Amino acid sequence: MANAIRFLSMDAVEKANSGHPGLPMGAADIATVLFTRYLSFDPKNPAWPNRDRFVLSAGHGSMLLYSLLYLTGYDDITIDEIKNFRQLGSRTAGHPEYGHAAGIETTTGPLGQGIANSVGMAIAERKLREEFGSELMEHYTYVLAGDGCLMEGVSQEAIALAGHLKLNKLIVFWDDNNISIDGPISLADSTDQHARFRACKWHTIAVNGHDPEAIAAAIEEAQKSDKPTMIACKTVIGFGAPNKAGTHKVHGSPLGAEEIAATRKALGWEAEAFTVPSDVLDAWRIAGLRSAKARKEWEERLEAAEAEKKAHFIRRFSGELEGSLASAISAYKQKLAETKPSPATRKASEDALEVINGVLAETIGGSADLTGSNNTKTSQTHSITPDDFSGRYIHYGVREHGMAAAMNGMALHGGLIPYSGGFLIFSDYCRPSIRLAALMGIRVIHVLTHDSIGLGEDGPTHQPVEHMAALRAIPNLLMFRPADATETAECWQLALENRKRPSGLALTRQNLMAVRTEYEEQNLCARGAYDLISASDAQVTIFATGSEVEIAVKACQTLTAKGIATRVVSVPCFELFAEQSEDYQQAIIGTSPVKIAVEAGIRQGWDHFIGNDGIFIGMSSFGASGPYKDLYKHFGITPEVVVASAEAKLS
Ligand SMILES: Cc1ncc(C[n+]2csc(CCOP(=O)(O)OP(=O)(O)O)c2C)c(N)n1
Repeated sequence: MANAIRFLSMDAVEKANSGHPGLPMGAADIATVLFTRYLSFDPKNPAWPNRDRFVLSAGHGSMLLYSLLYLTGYDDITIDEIKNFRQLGSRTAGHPEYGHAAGIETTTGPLGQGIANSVGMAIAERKLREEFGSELMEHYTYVLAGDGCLMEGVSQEAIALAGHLKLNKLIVFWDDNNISIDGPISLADSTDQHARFRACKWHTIAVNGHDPEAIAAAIEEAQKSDKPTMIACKTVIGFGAPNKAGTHKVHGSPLGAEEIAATRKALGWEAEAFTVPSDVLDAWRIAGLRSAKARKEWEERLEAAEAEKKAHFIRRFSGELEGSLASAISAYKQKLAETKPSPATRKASEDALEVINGVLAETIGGSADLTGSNNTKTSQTHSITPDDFSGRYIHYGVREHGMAAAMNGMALHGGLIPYSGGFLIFSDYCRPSIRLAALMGIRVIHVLTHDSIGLGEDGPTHQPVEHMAALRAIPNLLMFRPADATETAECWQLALENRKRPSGLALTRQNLMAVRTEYEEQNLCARGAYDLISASDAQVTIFATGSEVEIAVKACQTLTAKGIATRVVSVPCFELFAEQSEDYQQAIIGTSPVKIAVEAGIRQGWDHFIGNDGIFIGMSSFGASGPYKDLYKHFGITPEVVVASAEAKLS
């Protein structure tokens, strides 16, 4: 049965003339034991919430996963898909892509991401087991990781968090084949992986990765552990290829017709390319039916559950929001219109979250050790501890990348909406995971505070300058920069309502005046940009985001007092604005002879609003350390500068 994986992988890579046969050939025995004897899954009901998760962290070995999905009978992966490996429009992309086919639990390829996602999946399982009981939620998360995954830094953050939280249903197979692209691992690494995992409070086991009984015994031992387990499986990369096995030559190149023929001989495999002997295929298909009964019994338990609990569980896994969220946010906005508070938007975010977390039980917050600064903890979100998952708040530690990757895993698992806390500057540390969230189209929400020179004294190491532009460059990511408490509530609502994309909220450390002083039932931020202060025949239009909207409003007041008709456009979200009708966009951009954008970041991206000849008032260098009001003056981001620039252009 393992040879079926080997030959499908060899043949597909050969036909595509690209790909990675070495890992599927080497790890075939591990996967065969797992999928035919332990993994609880149902190819005919691939989204069954209580299935075990299998994550191929070493995504370059994608043919291992595609072979397994074909062999066990997933409808999405036919033999034609295997033949079309790596071709445009096929489900069998070069690396596994979430959403291309059922059974692909996450997108992997950037090494280390899969193992870090799996920590989030295991957190989600543990949390939902606490919430709904083990009759509805209790499963394992299995991962296959290679040397590359374990060398990537994000794996350390993930492993440390998993060990700390005692995620004992997380089981990682390390494909210990001693080879990566450049050659033997000894070229670059001398880590004692057992000692490393044990230091992080994992259980570790070492087995021969080609001995099915040893692998089975290790899985059973791991299942009983009260810690997460790493099973080091000693394997031969490209197992079976007489001349290339055990070398980096099989890592990422087709074997070639001659070596494939020699492998057929060596492994006694007579079937033609892309053909699995019927007895072998039958055995695989039977393995694919193994858990149908468990799935059916689970459905019966769900059916028998108390009506409210059942409905809640179903809603949570559907990703739909509680219907009462919109009215709760409306009521909150009404209150804001009456009281007109002027908090920092990080504090406004906390207040909005207090409303949201009161309505939605599925939000799970956290911070990378900046809870008090990010304002992400509300009265409903008690801390999760290794022994108590009744809370809704994760202390991720100083691990931004691991946090973002774990959040992806939680969102992929289903049943939860994760939101983080971190500084906008350190979005750089999460960027690979944020990018993958955008690529996968999943709902994770990043609270990114201290969003400009407005944070003041911490200085240029902490002051984002290019970050809004850099994050806006990621397709399918919504970046919000709200201007006051009302916009913050609206942006939170939009982040939650957008089920198929991640969001970031850039929030201030410093207090901001209320710029939205009248209650509007409509979510004005939903259009990405809107007229905050209108003027007919405006001579000047000022576009601004976040903390700089206040500056725009003050400049507008001065210009208007001087008889210069001026509009202010608040631009909380570039991406949503770009999705509006051409007419709306044209109307908002308008025809004022003077267009000015104010944002305490770089100009990149703003020419769409102001044109090449527009005036940009923002940053073109790194920031500096000092009280924030001094910094705004120093860098010339003030109402006075806006007014002077407008007048100079008009004269
Ligand atoms: C973050 C990241 N860096 C680099 C690569 C390119 N890459 C793909 S596979 C690989 C080597 C992986 O070695 P290993 O995990 O031992 O896999 P094996 O050689 O056993 O297939 C590298 C560097 C990648 N996919 N992701």
